[in-house]
Amino acid sequence: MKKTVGLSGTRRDLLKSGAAAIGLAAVGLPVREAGAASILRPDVETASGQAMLHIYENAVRIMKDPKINTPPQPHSWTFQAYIHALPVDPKDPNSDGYTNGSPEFKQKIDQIYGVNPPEPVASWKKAALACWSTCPHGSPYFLPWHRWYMYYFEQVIRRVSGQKDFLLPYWAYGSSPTKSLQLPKAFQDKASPLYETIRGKGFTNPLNLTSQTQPMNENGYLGYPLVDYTGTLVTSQYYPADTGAKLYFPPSSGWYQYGYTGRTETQPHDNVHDGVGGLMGNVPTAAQDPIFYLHHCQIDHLWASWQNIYGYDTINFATGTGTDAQPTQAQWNAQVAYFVDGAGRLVKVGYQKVLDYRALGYGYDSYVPNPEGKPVAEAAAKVTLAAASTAAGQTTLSAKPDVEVGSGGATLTLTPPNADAKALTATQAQPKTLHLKNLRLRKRPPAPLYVFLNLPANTPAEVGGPYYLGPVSQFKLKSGGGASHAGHSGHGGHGVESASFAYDVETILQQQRQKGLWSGGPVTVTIAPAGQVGGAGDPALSIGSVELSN
Ligand SMILES: [Cu+2]
Repeated sequence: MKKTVGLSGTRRDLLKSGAAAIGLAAVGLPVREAGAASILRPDVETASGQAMLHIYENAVRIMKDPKINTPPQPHSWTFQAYIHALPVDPKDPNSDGYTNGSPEFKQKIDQIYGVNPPEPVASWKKAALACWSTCPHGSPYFLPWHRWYMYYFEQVIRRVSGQKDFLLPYWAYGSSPTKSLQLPKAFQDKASPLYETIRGKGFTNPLNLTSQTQPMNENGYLGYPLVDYTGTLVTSQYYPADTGAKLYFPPSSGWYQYGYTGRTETQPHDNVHDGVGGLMGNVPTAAQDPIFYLHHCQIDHLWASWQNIYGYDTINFATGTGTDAQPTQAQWNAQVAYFVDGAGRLVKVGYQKVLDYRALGYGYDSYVPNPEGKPVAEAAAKVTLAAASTAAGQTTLSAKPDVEVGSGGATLTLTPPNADAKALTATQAQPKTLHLKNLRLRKRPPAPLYVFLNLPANTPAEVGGPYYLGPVSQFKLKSGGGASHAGHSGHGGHGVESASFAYDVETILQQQRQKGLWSGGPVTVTIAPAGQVGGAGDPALSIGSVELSN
């Protein structure tokens, strides 16, 4: 396991300490002149980050020119965004997306490019058929796919801008409770091509998260407890094998709360999508917002940081039979993905070569260290998706079926069997987990919804406060309800029909008891936006069952 970063600022250094050290030939890598500019992707708030942002801004303006978007040429904004997902209605944050390869998908592409177009349109169409709507979410391939996506997107920006030294800047949210929580200025400037009208509401005050009514386009903030990434960096396991470790993110479902990839996809990744909101808050429409690429550059930056701590090739693949949560190395090696390069050519890639970002010819201006200085306990045994999400061995203490939640919030009371006891003792059944089972999204609410326990009436719901349990992550959920059936991974550009969330309630109930905020007995569950819990609002969530288990 390599402990050192071994990467300084130039291509020449990289060849000495990076690519050469891992035995790769320089041939085929994006070689720069010796002594050329930095190859380190910068924090957007630094001077070099601002310089890169300026190049990006000009490139996006060119890429959005209707002349190259009708029909979309490979280096157009539309084409690049549709690689992530082809939306049914590009401007509707509740839009569904087309599944790559489906009859509807092919029909839509026929509409866009024509049935038998002449060259060069035929080549664009062929590329679109291969690479549009291919983003994997809730998937073991989430990180490598998005790393390639940013890699080729960066090449497209280089080609469009004519700036061969362009490096994608990253949005460094999550690094501190006060820093980088607002959209970088240029993204809020109506005159800039980086501006997107369809964005959501942020928090008004980053240090008192009781009001999420400030538009992100008018200096609204992401909530730090929602984007804090420290819990991802303390696990040495890429895949969810560390079920014995404590839960870092109560608001996770199934395997997402374990292993590096699941944790980082949940928080900060999904929460940033929900936090920016609007087009960004929905898988099929997200990549049309120019902030998407700085967001995913930060996700890649964090993965690179994790790799610097634990090694570039240390993935705990399944031995024997792989699962949806933990594939075998052979399954990983068999994956292929399609993108277009800077010259607009269709490229086919695998995931073997994407693990070591240094071999791809880039790095970052700084890396995040392990916040605890040591990894959490090594894996016990591999878990399956089913075992993790059904929480084997738990007994349901109290349940409420068919709960409807409006955008204004809802409160319900769960009464465990020992509710009449003044205070539950250690020998009695202690609620350990709150489940929101078979949760479906009717319509995306104006602001995200969060779960609170025992929130008193007339007390504002505060994210990160003593009653706060976690967010209802909605990014990967498809809106519009639909028939109830088991959730599945959001492959190929659209969200899942339903999901089940499990939250660790043991710790918060203990803390509430110590502070005298709860003394045992019934537990109230409030699912609401931050702030004063008000009227019902429009239908937002439909939950098959809300349950407390021990
Ligand atoms: Cu994303």
